[in-house]
Amino acid sequence: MAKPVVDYSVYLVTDSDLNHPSRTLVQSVEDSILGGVTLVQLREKDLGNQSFIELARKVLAITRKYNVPLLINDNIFVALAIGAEGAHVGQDDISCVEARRLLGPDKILGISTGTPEEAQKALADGADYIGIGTCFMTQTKTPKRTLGPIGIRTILEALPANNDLKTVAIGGIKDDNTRRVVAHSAGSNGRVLDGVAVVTGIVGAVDAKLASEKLLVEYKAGREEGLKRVQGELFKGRTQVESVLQTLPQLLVTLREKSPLTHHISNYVVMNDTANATLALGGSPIMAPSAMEAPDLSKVVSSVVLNIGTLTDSFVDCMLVAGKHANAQGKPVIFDPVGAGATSLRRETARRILNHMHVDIIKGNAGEISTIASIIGCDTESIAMRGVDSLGSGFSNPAAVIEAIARRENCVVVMTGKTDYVSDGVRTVAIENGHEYQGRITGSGCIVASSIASFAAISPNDHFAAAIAGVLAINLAGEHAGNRDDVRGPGTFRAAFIDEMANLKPEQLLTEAKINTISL
Ligand code: 3NM
Ligand code: MG
Repeated sequence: MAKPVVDYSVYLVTDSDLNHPSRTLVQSVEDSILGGVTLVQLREKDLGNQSFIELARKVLAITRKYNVPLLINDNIFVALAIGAEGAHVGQDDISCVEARRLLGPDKILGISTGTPEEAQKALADGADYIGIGTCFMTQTKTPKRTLGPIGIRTILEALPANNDLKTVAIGGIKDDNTRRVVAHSAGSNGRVLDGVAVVTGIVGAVDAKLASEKLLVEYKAGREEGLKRVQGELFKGRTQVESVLQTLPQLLVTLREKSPLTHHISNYVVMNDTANATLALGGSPIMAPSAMEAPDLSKVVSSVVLNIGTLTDSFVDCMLVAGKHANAQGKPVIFDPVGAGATSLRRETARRILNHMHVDIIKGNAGEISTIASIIGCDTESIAMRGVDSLGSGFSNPAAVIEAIARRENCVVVMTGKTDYVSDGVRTVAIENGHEYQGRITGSGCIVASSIASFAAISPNDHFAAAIAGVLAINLAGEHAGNRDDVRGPGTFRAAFIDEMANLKPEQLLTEAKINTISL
């Protein structure tokens, strides 16, 4: 019998302990196949061979009925005894080479991997597919660290682009995160996950059929988006920068008309200034750092700022909850990775934020952006090689760096400094407005994030325009304040800065802008 052609799209991995009490495990398997599960693995860690074989035969009767392949976890003996289509082994089980020798060439063989090296070894050792995990925290396993889509992407990129090895992600995969995991983990080498492997999300679901149906829809949508990303399709057909700049005055008019509410989970050094700046510009701030009210707030606010400047566990919890809810409600998320490179807590939190939600706009200074680049596996050294020198950002080519990050995360990236840069991965601008006093008060970067968030709130489909408007409005207010005769230093500047945000006239976003388009 030749090796069956396997569709890995939605891969059910069973666990009797997590099976919903309303039905048997065998019933869960049948329901899930009716919902669209394409492959089943029987995973029983506590059964002796005889009971394992008995259960496996029952499951096999179902999978055969629907022509879905069945793989046996860890136990090659059981796989061969019942004539299953193959087996899955872990890193601590029998070796892949030995498993292949026992199974023969025509059985499906998969192995769990968690690093690029393990993935490459699985390929060399003759696996048909790899399980890549652990993606997210799960009841089934308690890893020290999870990969998230960013970690999965690194593993996919360590594999050759075109060969027969298939890949599935595992760990904490549910219908509500599948699309993002699959789309976001798509590798620059063109690799997109061939499927998602799911335990609790199916066997623990009240309705295993419905859960499987949703998983299949979400997997397909994620795969389509992932392919579009790696083929560059997502980045086509964007409006020319010149036309975008013409829309900026109207954005400020709309902001003041609508006064959108922005949820700030921010740091307590800058909270008062960012709240006042938001008001002065015409928006409305709500400073609410509790995870308990974040779901309710997500329904009434129009954008969210996540600022990691003074981290505590409860700030982190709130950011993760607020971000996920904002994504679900289609409200833009603005991430300000304050001091992200300074400590492992900040770096790890930045990684968790980028793994657990879609961030619409990232804003940071050169150091913070450099940390983000390293977290997401963006090779700034090689980007810098293509570059020309620029003004004090520390990068030889800051525009190329933010463009690469924007493409990789499918978001808008803002890098602040003497010159500010904004990119959406296709279009990149340099903004020369601003005043040196902005660098001499605390929180002026955080104020830029708040301003961007207010603009993003009223421009939910054009975050590039919102980011430019957000930076420019604050820079113009900075110039107006810094040039005032009554401003004699940072203290008087701070008050005048807020005043000038309120005094800013929409047309000044056009008449006073010093913005250059950068072609890379
Ligand atoms: N292997 P759930 S995580 C069986 O990381 C298994 O290799 C993992 O369960 C790995 O879908 C895992 O309930 C359990 O989160 C996944
Ligand atoms: Mg600047």
